[in-house]
Amino acid sequence: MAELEAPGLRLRHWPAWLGPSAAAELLARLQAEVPWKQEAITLYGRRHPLPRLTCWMADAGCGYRYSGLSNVIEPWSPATAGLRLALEQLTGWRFNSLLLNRYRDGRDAMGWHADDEPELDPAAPIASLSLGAARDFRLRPRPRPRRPPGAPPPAGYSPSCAPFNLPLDNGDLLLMEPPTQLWWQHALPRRLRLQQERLNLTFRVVRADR
Ligand SMILES: O=C(O)CCC(=O)C(=O)O
Repeated sequence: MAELEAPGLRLRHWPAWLGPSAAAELLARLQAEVPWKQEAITLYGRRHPLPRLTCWMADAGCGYRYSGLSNVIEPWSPATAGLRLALEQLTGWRFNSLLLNRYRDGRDAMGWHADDEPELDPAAPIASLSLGAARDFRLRPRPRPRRPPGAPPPAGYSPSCAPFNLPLDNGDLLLMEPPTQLWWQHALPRRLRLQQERLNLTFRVVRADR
C-alpha cells in the first residue's frame, strides 16, 4: 500500500488489491449482473448521453443526485455485497452506496469534479476499485475550493499546486480520505486509441441524518 499526500490531499493506493484472475472473474460477473444504464443530461434543451454507462446501488433511502441526475436505487448484487463487506473489514467504514461506472473503451471518460455532494458524509473516505483496462486518474487542486465555513486552507495548499497523474490498473484499490474532496478534483481523461473496457466502483457513505 502506498500513501500519497499533498496539502489537502490524502490517498491510499493498493496496487493489485485483487490479483489478475480474481479481477477478471469479478469484471465478467459485474458486466453480466449489473443493470447498466445509459443516463443523459439535458443542457439548453439538448440531451447529452453521459460518456459511460452507470448504475447506483445503495441501501434503501440512500438516494444521490449529481449532474442534475437523480439515480434510481438498485439493490446490492451478490458480487457488490461481498466487496462491500471486504471493504468494511479493511477500512472500518460501512459503505451504504456504490456508483458503478463502465467505460466501454477509451472514448468513455469522466470530467473534472469533486465528490462533495451534500448527500455524502464528508467524514467518510471514498473507496474506488478499478477493473479491466489501465487508465490515468488525474488530480488537480480545485480552482475554487468550497471550504467549510471558517476553515483555513491546509498549510502549503495553493490552487496552483501541480496536477498529477495516478495510473489505475486492473484490481487496484484507491482510498480517497477526507479532506481530499474539499480541496482537490479528479478526472478520467479520454484515451482515444484504447479499445478495452474498464469498470470503476466507488463505494460511498450517504449521510443518514438528511
Ligand atoms: O473511474 C474512475 O476512476 C473515477 C470515477 C469517479 O470519478 C467518480 O465516480 O466520481
